[in-house]
Amino acid sequence: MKIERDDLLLVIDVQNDFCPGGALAVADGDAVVPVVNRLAGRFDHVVLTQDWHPAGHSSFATSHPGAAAFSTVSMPYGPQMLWPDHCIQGTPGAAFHPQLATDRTELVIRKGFRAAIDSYSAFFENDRQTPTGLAGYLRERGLTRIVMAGLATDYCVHYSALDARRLGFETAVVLSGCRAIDLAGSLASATAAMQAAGVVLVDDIA
Ligand code: VGL
Ligand code: ZN
Repeated sequence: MKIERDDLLLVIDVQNDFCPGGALAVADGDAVVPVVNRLAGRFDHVVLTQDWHPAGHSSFATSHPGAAAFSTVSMPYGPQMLWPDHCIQGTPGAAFHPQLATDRTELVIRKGFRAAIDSYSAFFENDRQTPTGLAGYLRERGLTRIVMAGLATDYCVHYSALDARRLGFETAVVLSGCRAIDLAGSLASATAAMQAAGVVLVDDIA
């Protein structure tokens, strides 16, 4: 694909807690940083998302006595995977990776800041209906095509890509700029769901 002037690079959750040594480390997560930096230099529009939870967030296993991390509980909005405490507002783990080039970023969308609901997608919280405001921003700016990279392929990238398609945006995911958590086949099912939704999966952009 060729990058056009009105294309957006949407960089998902390239934060310390998702990188090696972090609280919810994704294997090789920091390997996305040089790829994202190279891409960011080629887009006229770059938006970042930042997972941004209050302490005691309802997606943390520690908020559910007796429940283990990586188990699933039922929440009013549907099933919710429980995670180790991560990306707590203002902590070093919630900060962007120190090598991530952020100077050309025009907007940072923080998500997951409401204690009672998690938010994987850059567009909607996990009820799939409470908007973050990103779609309105993109529409008002006339940006209709989105290229995504970041962490993690099978959670926040996956849900962001599905919602982008549902909202009518042309959507591509650059796989060399993503890494997965991959729990119980989640990468394979996320890949299939993205393809079925019309998300274009590319290895890199030449
Ligand atoms: C993410 C799990 C919990 C992600 C965020 O960025 O993919 N995954 N919070
Ligand atoms: Zn989170």
